[in-house]
Amino acid sequence: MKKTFLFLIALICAYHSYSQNISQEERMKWWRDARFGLFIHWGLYAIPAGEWKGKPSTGLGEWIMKRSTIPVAEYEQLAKQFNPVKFDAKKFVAIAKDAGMKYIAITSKHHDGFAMFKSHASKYNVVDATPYGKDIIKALADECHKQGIKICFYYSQSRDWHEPNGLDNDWDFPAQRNFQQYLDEKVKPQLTELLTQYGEIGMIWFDTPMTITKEQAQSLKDLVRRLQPRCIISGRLGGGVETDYKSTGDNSIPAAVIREDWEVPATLNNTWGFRKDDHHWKSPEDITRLLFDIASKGGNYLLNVGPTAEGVIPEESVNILSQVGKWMKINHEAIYGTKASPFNPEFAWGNITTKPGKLYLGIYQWPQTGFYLEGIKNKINKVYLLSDPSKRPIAFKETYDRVNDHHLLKINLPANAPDKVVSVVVVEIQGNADAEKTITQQQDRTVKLPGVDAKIYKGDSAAKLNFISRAGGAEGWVDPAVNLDWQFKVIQPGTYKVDIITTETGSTENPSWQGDHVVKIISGNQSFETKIVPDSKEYNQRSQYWKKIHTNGGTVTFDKPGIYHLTLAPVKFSEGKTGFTFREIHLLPAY
Ligand code: JFZ
Repeated sequence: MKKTFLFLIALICAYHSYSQNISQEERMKWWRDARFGLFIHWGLYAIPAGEWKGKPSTGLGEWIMKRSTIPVAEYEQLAKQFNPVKFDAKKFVAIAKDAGMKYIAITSKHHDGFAMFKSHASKYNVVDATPYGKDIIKALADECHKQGIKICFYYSQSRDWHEPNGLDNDWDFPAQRNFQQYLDEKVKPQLTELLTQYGEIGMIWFDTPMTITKEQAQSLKDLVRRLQPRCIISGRLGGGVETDYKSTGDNSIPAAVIREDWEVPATLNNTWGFRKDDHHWKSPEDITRLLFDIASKGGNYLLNVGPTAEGVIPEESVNILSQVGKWMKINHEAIYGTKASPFNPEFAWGNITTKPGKLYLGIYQWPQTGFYLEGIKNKINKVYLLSDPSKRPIAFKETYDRVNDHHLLKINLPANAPDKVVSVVVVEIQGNADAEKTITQQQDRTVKLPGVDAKIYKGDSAAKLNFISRAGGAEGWVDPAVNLDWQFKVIQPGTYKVDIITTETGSTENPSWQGDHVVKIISGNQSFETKIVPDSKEYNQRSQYWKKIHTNGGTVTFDKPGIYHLTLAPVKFSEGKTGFTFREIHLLPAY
């Protein structure tokens, strides 16, 4: 009798937690609407700030313990100096809000193992081990809740250089380790603290999974789901376990729209954690364009600041963010709650975001002659500038070419750009954005064929390539049997140069590129082989660390308007791990 009773209770509990299951749609709603967040990398590493015993450390500020091979016993001493008296949570949140950001993700524990919150699982934390003695995570979380901004926690689940059983400290702990024990004794208790003592958490930002197994990663996911079913789990949990969205490589922006949830973590200079010698600041103009570009490709922008040991966000960072904020104050409607462009490739002039009934054209390069948008099928009601409070209508003309089944919108833009960074033109449409599905030749006669838009196959079956990492180039394409094929519409017949664009990849400090692959280009009865050589290099404004490499791949001719195919078929790849970092093909008028 008693057993049956307990069983019933268990059943009711199980049902109760099951019914609490919230849908993916619900969980992701705020994040999808937000589009723009602040990343904060802050910890003990802000004290050495990129220099150890008079010598600059290589690479990222927060990696100094590993890069300068600092023993735990020595690095730990930094805690005794950590006293960020100038830290003001109100200021941090104000800086984020002023930039137009909707969420903050702060390092609660980075790879060095030091917790920026009061922890019972490890004394190595800001309250127990520093003269400062106050819970920084709590101060920031409270302030975020007060000001209506989502608070999120970065947590390094695998790497922990402070623990004998954590991963990756081979200078203090070269011997075997019991990673499971570290997960049980530090990670799970600390995640539990983070998810139970700081109110509602927007997401846990896991990172660098290394060798974490499927079961281990799943147990962390289960823990987060059980404690806070609404909490989002970032893309870097590991073990092949599905998370709530994909993270691209740091500072890596895909070449075209990705029609799933994704986020790019990015820096304002070259480091995440503060380095006193890093003055490689990106311009506010670059950041604003990247923000628009990322939104137009369907992604979120998580942009980093690295506060100093005193608790101050560097002035340069604050200036850049406030410039972006000025643009956001006028143009936020074109960012928040928008969806990706209905067209996959980038445009030379900028890109597009959408909402039901609206297209937002973000123009980075104001056209000198007429402005044309190809392939929009919706009826258009009105066109105006987002910066114009009176929404004065701008003249436009829609035409439809029956023979080619092609829509063309011409907009008579004013002579001068209303904003020298990104001018937003609102196109009011009937219904949801509806674009011609086939890739279509642009008015300037170019045809853009991005890798992410190709049919990918191997023999008779569909194959997959990863285009979401690094600078939008294929990651790990080492199988020459994988082919890409595009279908596209030619409006203006003629002869076109085949511009094959690959990308540099690898580390941000030391980009790498591999060429000498032989590929075949096939279009109808035209077919020729070409070797991937670096004919020219181009700075990529949308992915600053990795240049685009152009290869002149011969010419193809289209005799009349119509639908054509082009196939990219590798013949032989050169030796090496990098593989064919293919990004896209552009067909450019030859004459
Ligand atoms: C990781 C950390 O090691 C780094 O310190 C920082 O916190 C950053 C946000 O994340 O570094 C990575 C992780 C993944 C990639 C690159 C750097 N990646 O997938 O390209």
